[in-house]
Amino acid sequence: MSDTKAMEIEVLVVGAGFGGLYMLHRLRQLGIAALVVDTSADVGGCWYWNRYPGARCDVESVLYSYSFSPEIDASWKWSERYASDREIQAYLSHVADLLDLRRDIRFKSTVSAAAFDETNNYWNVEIANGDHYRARHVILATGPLTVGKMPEIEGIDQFSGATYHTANWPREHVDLTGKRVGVIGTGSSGTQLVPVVAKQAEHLFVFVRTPNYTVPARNFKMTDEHQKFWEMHRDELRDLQRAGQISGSGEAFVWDRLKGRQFLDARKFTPEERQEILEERWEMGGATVLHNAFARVLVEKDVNELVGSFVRNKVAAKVNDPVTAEIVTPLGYAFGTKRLCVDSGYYEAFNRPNVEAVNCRKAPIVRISENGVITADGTEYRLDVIVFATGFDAMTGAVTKIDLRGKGGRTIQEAWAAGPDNFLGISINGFPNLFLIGGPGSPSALSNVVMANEHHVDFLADLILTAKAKGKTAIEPLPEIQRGWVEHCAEVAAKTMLDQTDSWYVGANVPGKARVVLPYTGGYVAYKRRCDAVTASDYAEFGL
Ligand code: NA7
Repeated sequence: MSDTKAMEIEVLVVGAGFGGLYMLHRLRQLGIAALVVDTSADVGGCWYWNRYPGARCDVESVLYSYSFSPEIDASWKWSERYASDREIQAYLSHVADLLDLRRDIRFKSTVSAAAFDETNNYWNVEIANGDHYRARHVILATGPLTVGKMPEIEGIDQFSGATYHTANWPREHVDLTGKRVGVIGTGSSGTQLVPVVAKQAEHLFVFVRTPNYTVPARNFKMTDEHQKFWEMHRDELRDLQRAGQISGSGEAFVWDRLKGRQFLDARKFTPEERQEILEERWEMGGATVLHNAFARVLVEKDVNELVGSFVRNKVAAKVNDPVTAEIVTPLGYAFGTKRLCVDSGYYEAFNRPNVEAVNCRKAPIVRISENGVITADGTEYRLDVIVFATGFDAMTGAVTKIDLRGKGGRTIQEAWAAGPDNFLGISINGFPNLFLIGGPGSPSALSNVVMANEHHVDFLADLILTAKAKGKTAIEPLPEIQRGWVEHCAEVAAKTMLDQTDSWYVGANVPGKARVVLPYTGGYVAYKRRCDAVTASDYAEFGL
């Protein structure tokens, strides 16, 4: 660390997205001095960067929003059922103004290193621009899906055309008109981008390796009637959300039709009735509406296959060309074990004459040349532009990319070599006063992330306040408590089918990453109950 004098702050929050902004607000309310740093030039977190054509949240806007402030609710109206990237960023910008947060945010400030000073129980934090901070606590509100992942393809740097990654799309307009565009990746980002780019490009090649299960969003513009519906049911729906009964992907606006009919026991219905149930949900649109139709969909093979085959039949009906339909039909892995996508016209895009699906299961991409993409059968796809929709180093990438050193100079890479051990997805033994918002081992993307963030923030604010009141300057989970939590996470995950499929849920998309089911699979309700017990014990688990 250089000699520049460090700025002292009680809490340094990293990240100006949903988690970081609320953390700053909450700490201020408690009279705790806090500062936020962020790489970007404005608030938004992942929504500052994910600006690719078609980018949209897969959770309904009204439920992908803060619930802690009636003032925010009263001053904001969503324009669509599913908000676009731009609208979510505008929302967070509005929140930052309303709560006067910007004066305590330092933009263009990337944390490069942080080391724990054991003598004084402080973190010395280094910012890439040369700034230094000395903070009692560091809170990583760095988001589960923020570090884009490029694929390991030979010759990737040799391509002479333009390349873009969906997770880091340029802020200036990208004109794809008249271009031959290749899209690699068909997860949420790829399936959202394809129908939009299909309308711009002269020719679009979609390189499909593992087709995803995807359901229609059935997005719509919010009318006054929708707004009235939301205002009337807001409290009830948010209570249900907190109680873990809905997560919001597509449920708010169809809740009246779903009431009491979620997680049905598939065995109690005839095949015709089951088909009817799934058809009705398919028409409503949204991931969880379908996901939550039948109980134990991620646990019982038969139930899973029931829903999986339903989606596959839909694909066959939507895509005109049978060869193309086969390429884009998900097969060989269980429904929902890769995150379900929510699309607007993805399958229909393949019926356009300028869109071509390339079967990378049959002939994988082997190389990128100066001219384009080369597959194992020797075909060279000549391109002007390559879009990498190849995902993220999810849930841990934003933490491990910092040179993070805890007690005894132990690095985070050493601590997490066998998997991201921690307690509640919030705190890591050996790294006192360092906290995560929505870290691995928390429900994260398997719950409503905004609601989960609010929960983590409230929990952390209370933990920090309690430690302060008790005069305790170092907080970390006891080793046996952490061990117990990690074992519990593994135990509940083993009951699901998630580990049987390669996905970012298990870190399989990043070579060398320990294979662990990253989000907590025991459900938001059980997770929250455990957190409440920790609070009730006055944080005995943290040795307070
Ligand atoms: P995902 O869901 O991780 O998808 C990445 C896609 O990229 C997936 O289809 C991969 O295929 C594909 N991929 C990666 N490398 C290659 C190569 N070399 N060749 C062909 N295809 C490749 O990322 P997203 O950004 O779409 O979504 C992530 C989350 O963000 C999403 O779940 C939402 O929660 C929001 P594979 O499956 O590995 O065969």
